[in-house]
Amino acid sequence: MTVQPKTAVEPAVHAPPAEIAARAHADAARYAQMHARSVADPEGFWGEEGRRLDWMRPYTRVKNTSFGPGEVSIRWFEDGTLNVAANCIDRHLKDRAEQTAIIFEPDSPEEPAQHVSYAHLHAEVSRFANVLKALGVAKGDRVVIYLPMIPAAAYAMLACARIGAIHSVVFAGFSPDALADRINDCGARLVITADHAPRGGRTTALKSNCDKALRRCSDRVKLLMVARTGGQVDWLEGRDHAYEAMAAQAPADCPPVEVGAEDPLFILYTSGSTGKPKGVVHTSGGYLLYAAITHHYVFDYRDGDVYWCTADVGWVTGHSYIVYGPLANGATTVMFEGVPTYPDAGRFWQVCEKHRVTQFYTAPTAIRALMGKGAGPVEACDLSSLRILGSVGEPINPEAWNWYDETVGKGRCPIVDTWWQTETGGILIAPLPGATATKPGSATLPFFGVQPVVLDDQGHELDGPAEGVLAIKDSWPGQMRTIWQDHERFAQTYFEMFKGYYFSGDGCRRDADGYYWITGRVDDVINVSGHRMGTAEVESALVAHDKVAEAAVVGCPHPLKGQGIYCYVTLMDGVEPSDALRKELADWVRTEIGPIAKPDAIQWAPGLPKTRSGKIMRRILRKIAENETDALGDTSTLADPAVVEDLIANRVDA
Ligand code: 6R9
Repeated sequence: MTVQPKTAVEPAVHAPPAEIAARAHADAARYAQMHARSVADPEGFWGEEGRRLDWMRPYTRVKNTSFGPGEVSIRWFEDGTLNVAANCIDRHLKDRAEQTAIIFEPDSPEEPAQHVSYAHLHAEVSRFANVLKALGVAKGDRVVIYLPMIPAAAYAMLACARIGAIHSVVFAGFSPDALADRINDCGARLVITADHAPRGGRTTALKSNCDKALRRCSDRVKLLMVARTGGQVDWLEGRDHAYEAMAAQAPADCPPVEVGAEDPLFILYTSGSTGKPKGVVHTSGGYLLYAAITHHYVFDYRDGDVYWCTADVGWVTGHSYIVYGPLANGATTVMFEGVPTYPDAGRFWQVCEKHRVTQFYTAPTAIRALMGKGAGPVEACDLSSLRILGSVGEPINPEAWNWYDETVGKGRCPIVDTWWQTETGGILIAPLPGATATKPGSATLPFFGVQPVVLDDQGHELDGPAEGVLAIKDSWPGQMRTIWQDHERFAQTYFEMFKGYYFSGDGCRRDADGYYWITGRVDDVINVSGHRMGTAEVESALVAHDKVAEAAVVGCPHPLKGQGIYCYVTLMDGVEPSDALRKELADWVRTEIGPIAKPDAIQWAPGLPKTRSGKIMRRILRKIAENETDALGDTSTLADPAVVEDLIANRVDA
């Protein structure tokens, strides 16, 4: 979806409000000076900033990175050692033992919120770590976490970090098959789940999903279940373990294990343009530092603030900006189990009012959905505590930006539109609230240490105002280090196409002020409500159905989701198309991958547009899905032009 105006008309510029600029961690001059230094002298800059963390053995070497030629290798603070959980918890106990670390807001507003202090967090995480040890989990082992948005999800992540185990959180909305693939790919020895997950007034049977997934995994994989609802579950003696029973026996003290800065902290699976999801590997030192420093500056976090990021811990945003960044900074972070519209469209604003939230960070898809409900639910709440509003996950269209600014922020709260990716570990391009004038729809300027470039198709850097693909010139500490057990694919995916750069997969425009405007993916990844989906994943789910011969999937514009999933399906000979079959296929994909992958449109395609060499011409399929059929471009290489006419005539609306 292109949300930027293609005309020369520039949108309004919003200067940082004076009262914010006066108190913020950085004003315009300081941002410029720090950014210049971070780029000119990364060793010096990051060498100093690295002291934000507590190191067990201080590093002497700061940066050792190469994007090629030769081996792609990224190492930061490589001879330092630390423990991530100790940085997020123990070191705060001296000054903030009684301060709230996590505010848990349950799905139902009827259920009371919980305030977890740093002292309590320390006890819970230590106990959890001891339970993991009792189950045989040791340093370097992989643990899959498949939990709802409850404090136990944070405890489990930090417990892994405490003992040096590597966690891989799988979004609780993923199907048993998707879960099994991830357990198998990372070779997990344990999966942590809950009985049921309440969300939006309904519940998902997480334990039962795990039971199904584990049928496809080695019998050595154990299961640890946390009770959330107390609902009925099946139990496999020997394999399944109840958390509460084990925790009751576990000591509330567990010394943090010393790990190397470059030891993996977690693996998080994300969609690429080809093949199965990639296990993105983040390590301990650089990642934590980068999450902490970006949280500090981009959200202008200060003592006494109540910070709320509405993401799920199953996504990278939840890792960096619910758990690791905020807790490394000794912050108070809100964990919300529910959805924006349950029990009604005022829920986000009610929670902001109830907990006196100061920073609120959400996704454009949620803003658009709530905008559709009008100003009423917002005005019904006292939002005077809000200071900063954030956006992440996809380009934010100026209409949604302006509504967020005026209706939610009352024009007082800077909007930080943060561009980044699972791969980048933390925010790369975003305004700083007291420093950067904003323009609706632009992620604005790079964070410290980040050097974005706009490249043409040949990989030449473009100067000044330009449009092309977005790449990054040099490493930053939060960058992913590899794809789990596939360093070759890592090098190929991100460093092969444009030599010497990290290739983001996004297109972008840079304006005359040097501001970046992300225009969306340039590869076969679509962004549905801020969730990344590889078209290849949906295609392989479709062709796994016995009535489907062939399928091609593209993104299409969608008013709420940003992009929707548009599928062209060729049926097996003799199978009759029908609306019932459409529904069957949509439900099939939903069960194969998860609800977020459910197709928005299915078009029956007697044939797909192919080149004479048999390649599907996706460009044409995209245009038809976008209803831009008079701009199909060059069709001279089509093997059979009649196929395209048929597809245009039978296009469906998403
Ligand atoms: C953090 C996260 C990454 C992709 C990314 C881009 C899109 C994220 C954006 C944005 C425009 C923003 N994206 N933030 N596009 N403006 N502020 O979302 O990670 O799930 O890996 O998705 O999301 O296309 O490449 P991830």
